Amino acid sequence: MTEIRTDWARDQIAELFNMSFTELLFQAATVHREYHKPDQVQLCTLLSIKTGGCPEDCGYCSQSVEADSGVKATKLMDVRQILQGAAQAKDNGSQRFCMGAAWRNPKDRDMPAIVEIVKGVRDMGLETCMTLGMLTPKQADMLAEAGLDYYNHNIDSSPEYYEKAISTRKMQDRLDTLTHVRDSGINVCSGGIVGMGETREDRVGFIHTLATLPQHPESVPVNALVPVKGTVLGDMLADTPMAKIDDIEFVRTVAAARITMPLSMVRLSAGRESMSEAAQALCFIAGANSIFTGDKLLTAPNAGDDSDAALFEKLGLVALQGEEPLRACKAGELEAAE
Ligand code: SAM
Ligand code: DTB
Ligand code: SF4
Repeated sequence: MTEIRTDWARDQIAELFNMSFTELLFQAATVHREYHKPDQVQLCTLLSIKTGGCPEDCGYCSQSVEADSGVKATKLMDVRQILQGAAQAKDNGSQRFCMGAAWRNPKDRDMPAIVEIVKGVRDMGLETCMTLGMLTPKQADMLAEAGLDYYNHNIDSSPEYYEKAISTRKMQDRLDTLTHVRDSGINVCSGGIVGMGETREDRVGFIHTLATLPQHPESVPVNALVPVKGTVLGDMLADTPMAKIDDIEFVRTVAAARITMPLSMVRLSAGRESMSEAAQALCFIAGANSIFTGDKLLTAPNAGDDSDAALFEKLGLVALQGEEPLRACKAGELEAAE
């Protein structure tokens, strides 16, 4: 079994990116098979439970108050409406229900409603994931106590590029929240965005930051920037079409995530809607084994269940049922060479 390491040097990750594409894919596919069934893909569904009006200035996001994207700000959704969305996701075969709020951080007065939502979705037999911005240790503990399975908090890019995309917080703030989540016992979901105009060196730094966390995130979403008109990065990309991420470079990033974090679920996340079937197939070969299903991400469109069903049929992929390898491993059901 490939060793699980958190001592990756940046140069070693750069070497992965620099390999011939065929060799990189072979290595990634080999690691993938050691810990995962390569025909099984996890299905997750997103719901924006509080949209827009966010005080942060993330240059990619339609929900920032700084963006002129036309996204309307809403209040936190009613728990019954959220449970309806969860029921629909479950009917459509989703394993995990991921709820996102456009907050810099939840206020303590929001927590009772959030706890009620976590409990309600969990009682329906779905895995729960929330992404609510920065958390205090106490808030993380409250979510853990409510039974939250995963918390999503992306590091988004390299430490160097982070400052160019966001000015209202620091990468260290993100890392601190990840520590609070980990310490509370909630599983960590953390990844980022490729195609924001960053360099390959930034993509190396992005993977390096994740792969050298004290413990790898259980889930690693790799998003391709959805260029939204009225956002800083969406508009920049519209003006410089060459800046759009090359599919092969995107696949290389997925492969580097798979090789450096063998046990993690690597999610082919936002941006799938504008990817060809062939590019998505390459991502699955490179070790992606999770997707967001349904017609909508948080505010942007997603590929949709019909086109996903057709793609799965064509590629012979099936929905993952049951426990992820990392969690099975923790439970002592799978031996890993840690
Ligand atoms: N406000 C919380 C936060 O920032 O953690 C939660 C919601 S935020 C929308 C969740 C993640 O969505 C971001 O960290 C970013 O990685 C991703 N995201 C946002 N806008 C995106 C876009 N236009 N394209 C791709 N990914 C995007
Ligand atoms: C993640 O890494 N990607 C999801 C989820 N975590 C919260 C969000 C993608 C958002 C795409 C843009 C939008 O829908 O506004
Ligand atoms: Fe706010 Fe999250 Fe969007 Fe940043 S990514 S503007 S924190 S909702």
